[in-house]
Amino acid sequence: MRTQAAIIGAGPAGLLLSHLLHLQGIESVVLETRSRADIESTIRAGVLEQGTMDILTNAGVGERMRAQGALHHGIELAFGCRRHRIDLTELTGKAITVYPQHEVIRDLVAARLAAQGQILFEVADVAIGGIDTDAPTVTFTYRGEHERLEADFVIGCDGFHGVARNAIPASARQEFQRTYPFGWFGILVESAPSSQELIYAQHERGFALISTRTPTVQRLYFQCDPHDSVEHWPDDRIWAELHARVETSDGWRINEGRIFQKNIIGMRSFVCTTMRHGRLFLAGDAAHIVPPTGAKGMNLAVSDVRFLAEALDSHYRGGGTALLDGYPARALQRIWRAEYFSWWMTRMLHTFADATPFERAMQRAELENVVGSRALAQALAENYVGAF
Ligand code: RFL
Ligand code: PHB
Repeated sequence: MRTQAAIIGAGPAGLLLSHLLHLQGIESVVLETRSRADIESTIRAGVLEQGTMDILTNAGVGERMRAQGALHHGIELAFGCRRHRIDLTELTGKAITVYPQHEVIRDLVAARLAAQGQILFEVADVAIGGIDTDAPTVTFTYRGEHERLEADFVIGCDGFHGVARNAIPASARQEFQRTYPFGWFGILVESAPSSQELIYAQHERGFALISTRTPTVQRLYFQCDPHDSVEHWPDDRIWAELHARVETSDGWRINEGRIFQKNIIGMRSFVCTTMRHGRLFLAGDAAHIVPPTGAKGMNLAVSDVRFLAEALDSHYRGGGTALLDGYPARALQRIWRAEYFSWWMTRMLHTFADATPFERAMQRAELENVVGSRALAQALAENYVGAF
């Protein structure tokens, strides 16, 4: 088998890149370890920046997102029993859309298959070779057969636990990371949204987030021990904890409903600045992770592949390698700003068990400053909507 771009991973990064390349007349093959049903049903992100919506719309895959996504013009910060609105649109002229990541995946898979795009699901034993040469290869097992794919470029869009990043020799790889001493307990609930807008709540018992998925499904999270187990959390205990953390003095309460999914996720900040080695390029979670407090992960995956698609287009149109060479620096400029914002939101909103009383007082003072100062609220809003 031979193609121009061998793309590893059918997440938002891999599928969108394949689609953007197709629109530019560049061939690709996408290799994915999971099944189509699995990738189309895994619950992850929800918040799309305006720039992400524009890219999806311009690529012709934004129709369902525009029809079914919910446009949000603000978010709320809750602390000290009060809710404070950050008016994103008034402060930045932009908005965000809540549209589930697995729906983005469904739209992209449908678009790729309608255009006879090649996505090979349920591959195994994926190995990358020859990235220091002009003829890199990917070998893998597909339907019981050992296969070899030759390509001009290999693009690692295989997430944090994929194989692509580790195909770069450790001695040539530079990585920065921080893990946090807490995780998020996430639940999906059958009930109407408790709030029209997302609520990020700081409380001494720990952070909580009120988000939505659809008009009948809520997505709620609360800070937890990353090593805890969902078995320790019967529904009553979850509701008691959420009510305690998001209590407000105006009588507003979270709508309860049937909890039909529970999971715990760890939190880390991670950047592999070596986003290119020879003919291998990394994009999305394969190269960087943000804690979800800033809602940036999928948006970064989308902006990475937009830069990469432009660079490959320029290369194939005879524009040389300047854009390909410049890809890591261009992508990293945005990545580091999103890393900073996600770290800052995480630090401002979570309870750190080892914080001194003085540090706790500073955390509260920072929140008061953000909601009390137009300049600080605007800085938060610009970062949240991705207005840079
Ligand atoms: P993905 O989505 O992890 O996709 C990688 C794909 O590669 C496959 N794969 C392989 N395929 C072939 N060979 C191998 N060896 C392979 N190894 C792995 C995997 O099966 C998978 O299908 O990476 P991608 O495309 O870079 O996309 C990144 C985003 O998925 C991620 O950043 C977001 O979900 C993060 N995120 C959020 N991002 C936002 O922009 N807004 C949000 O509101 C938001 N909320 C979240 C989030 C992530 C969360 N979790 C679960 C970590 C909320 C949560 C709870
Ligand atoms: C979500 O709806 O899953 C979500 C929303 C906002 C975040 C993180 C996750 O910051």
